[in-house]
Amino acid sequence: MELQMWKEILTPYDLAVEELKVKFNHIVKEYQQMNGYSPIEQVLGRVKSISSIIDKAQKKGIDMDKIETQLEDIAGIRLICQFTEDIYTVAGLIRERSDMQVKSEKDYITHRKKSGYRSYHIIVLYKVETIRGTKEIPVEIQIRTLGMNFWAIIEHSLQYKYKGNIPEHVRARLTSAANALITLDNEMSSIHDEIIDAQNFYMVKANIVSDI
Ligand code: 0O2
Repeated sequence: MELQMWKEILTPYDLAVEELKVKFNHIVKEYQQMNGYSPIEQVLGRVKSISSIIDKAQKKGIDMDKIETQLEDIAGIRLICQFTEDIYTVAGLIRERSDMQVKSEKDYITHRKKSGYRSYHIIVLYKVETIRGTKEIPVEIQIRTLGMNFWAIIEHSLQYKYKGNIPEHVRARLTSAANALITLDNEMSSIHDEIIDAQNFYMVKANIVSDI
């Protein structure tokens, strides 16, 4: 496929990611104005690179003319939370919205992957308006704690380094790090209220919450 064709295919995905970043950042702002604490700590977004799309389509045996209907993570949003319970609050917020329709959900927190990966995935269908008309885009929203994100980023780069075959001794370390992060997330949850009080106090004192 020519580069120009790829650009035309990916433009609406780019629009979907940009619009959703604005919308989720606005949720953060609304929470901060209301009580200083937001269940979303950070909003990230990306459109999958052309080479990653081709690799994934080949790996999954998807024909190039079917990628738009069968690859659901070309547009991706990542929402980082402080606490595990925030993840479920955020999933609830997404289900309630009228501008995106939930297509499917995967709870890799309750059922973590064999690799040790934990995260909550929601595929939503989101409509964008382009010069060619309205287009419905599938968007994969990954919701994770800071700890889950830390682990996933490290594991992802090791997958890249070892071309998908991480040596057994490194795998064992990753599993033990994943277990340590579960303990950390649980410990943080057990002092959830204390931490939120402290953060609200800090934000008011430092005047971080603006009046706008
Ligand atoms: P990238 O570069 O992050 O976009 P599959 O990809 O075949 O496992 P599927 O059905 O596409 O399965 O979706 P799944 O497993 O629900 O979610 C895929 C995405 O979740 C991956 O996208 C990763 O971002 C993340 N993910 C899933 N499993 C793991 C894992 O074991 N380790 C890490 N670090 N991330 C994981 P991509 O396309 O693989 O990568």
